[in-house]
Amino acid sequence: MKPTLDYSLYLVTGRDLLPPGKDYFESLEESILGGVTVVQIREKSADTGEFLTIARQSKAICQKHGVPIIINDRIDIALAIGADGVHLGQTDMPISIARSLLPADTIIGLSVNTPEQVRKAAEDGVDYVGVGPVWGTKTKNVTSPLLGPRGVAKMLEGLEGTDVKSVAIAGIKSTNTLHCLHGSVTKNGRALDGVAVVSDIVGSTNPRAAARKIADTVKMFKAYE
Ligand code: TZP
Ligand code: MG
Repeated sequence: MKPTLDYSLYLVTGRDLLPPGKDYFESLEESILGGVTVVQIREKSADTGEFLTIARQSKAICQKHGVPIIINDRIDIALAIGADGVHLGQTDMPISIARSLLPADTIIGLSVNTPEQVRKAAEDGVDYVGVGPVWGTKTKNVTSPLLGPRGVAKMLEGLEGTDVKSVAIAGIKSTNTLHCLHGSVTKNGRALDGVAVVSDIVGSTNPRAAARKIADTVKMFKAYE
């Protein structure tokens, strides 16, 4: 049986963004204690051995707190550590092949930047989509146009009538989370399931407090949704 994930506060890791002297694993655990509900391990420059070590240790921390762990890009690493899911991009392994390689209960997420990609993702049976870029970000070199909350709403229309979950990504901070969530609700009331955040949490000297602010905002939004 596929687990039901709480996508409210989806942390994507970014080791390069840690404040000087801040330990990666300590930051990860603090952010979970602050209210992160799902963790994606994203390692763009680690070699396989390093990625594996980080993923294993991160999984132990996530497991200790009952938070699911998703691996960016690497199906082999996800399999090796028994991750809860993988997150793929548009130029990664096709969803059907990823599905055939992974255990049936594995969550598969996909990054989407256009309404067409949303529809295709739903057809391909992904579990969730990462919709972006909402706003500008220094964390990743984004090339597709910024969507803003209204652009995110257009994308979410493509999920109406499906049970595909969604998180928005890029430039999301405690100060604009409510704007992102509120501004992206479709005319039919379809809303994001959560927000994905890197720098506002990972770059903080107090990731627990940073995560708490965003988690509280998402909770508040869901309470009134
Ligand atoms: N994918 C699209 S934008 C992005 C990723 C991984 C980075 C978002 O980072 P931040 O710091 O939350 O803007
Ligand atoms: Mg990718």
